[in-house]
Amino acid sequence: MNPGDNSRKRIYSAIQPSGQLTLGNYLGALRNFPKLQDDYDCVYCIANMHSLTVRQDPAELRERIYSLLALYLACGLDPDKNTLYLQSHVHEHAELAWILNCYTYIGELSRMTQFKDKSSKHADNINAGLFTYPVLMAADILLYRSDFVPIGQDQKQHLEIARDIADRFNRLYGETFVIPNPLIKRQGAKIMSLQEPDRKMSKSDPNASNFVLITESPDSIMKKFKKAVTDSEAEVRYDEENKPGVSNLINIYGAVTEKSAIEVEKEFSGARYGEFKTAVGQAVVDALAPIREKYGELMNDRAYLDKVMSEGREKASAIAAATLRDVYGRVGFVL
Ligand code: ATP
Ligand code: LTN
Repeated sequence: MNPGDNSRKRIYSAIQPSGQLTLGNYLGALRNFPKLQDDYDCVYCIANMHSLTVRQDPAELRERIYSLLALYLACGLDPDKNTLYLQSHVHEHAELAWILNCYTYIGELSRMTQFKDKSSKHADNINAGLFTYPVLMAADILLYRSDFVPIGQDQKQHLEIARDIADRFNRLYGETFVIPNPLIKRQGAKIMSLQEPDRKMSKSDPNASNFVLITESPDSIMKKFKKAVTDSEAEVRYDEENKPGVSNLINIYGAVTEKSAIEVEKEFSGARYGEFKTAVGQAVVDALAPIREKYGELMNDRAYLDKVMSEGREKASAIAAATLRDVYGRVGFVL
């Protein structure tokens, strides 16, 4: 079956090239993408326009765009089966975002927790883009008439607003958009920081001990897990509230080895924390090693990455142009 075959349901997701990808991005999002490629029509975007809501160095941003594309491929996404493209290559995103802005209320945008978090983190740069971020994200999803959106837990609220905007538009103008559903895995959907396990692991965290990168060296990954924060008990037991550090490690080990928390507890019953942390580190190293190797090869082949990006642009543009035209017609623009 070809991508674009409309007998299959469509999957859509995006990741921002706002830093190097972490284990959180991998377990919460990326790892789930290749599993879908044989059964769905999948579209994956590099959300570079979203990343501009926080200041980016131009040379670094350009490099990270290639890096994210290489990671998509290194994780097993086949460019012949999926559409992999750069958001700014498809101008319809910005155009639909403008239209949807006119159907989104300031009140609902003010309730977004990501906006509140990022405003406090970047108090010197609370720009309008940061506020309307969810509208651009709604435009991304709705342009492709997406059925399912695989994301981590932190993006659930953004998906809900996308659904509300789509529904509001459909009621006014007739069935235009598909109402998207989130795909959130139970395990791995919220990986926490290794040193501050009450905060999510984030690629833009200034403290590198808090995260593990997908492309980090095995040595450095092991070091970070060995010094991960635990607690004063000596029991590998899942209890998010009282044992956030250990619970996070159980979550990570469970997600990587596809075991439930109960199975992990059993496996390490009676084990010391040191032993447990080494096992978690090793499991992560083993899972990431093949990706790191493939990634290195791909980053040395820019011509190939450019080719994949340009094919993605064509495929994505064809879908997006048709939706935008439909929307323009419905709101009363002369076509
Ligand atoms: P930033 O720190 O720049 O805000 P981020 O690390 O939160 O970035 P995004 O680009 O916003 O990453 O997210 C990409 C995908 O990874 C999303 O689906 C998001 O839900 C998921 N994700 C991000 N952080 C985590 C995490 N700690 N645990 C699980 N999933 C995550
Ligand atoms: N906001 C998302 C990235 C993103 C996205 C999307 C995710 C931009 N557009 C469309 C899913 C669907 C994030 O992960 N921070």
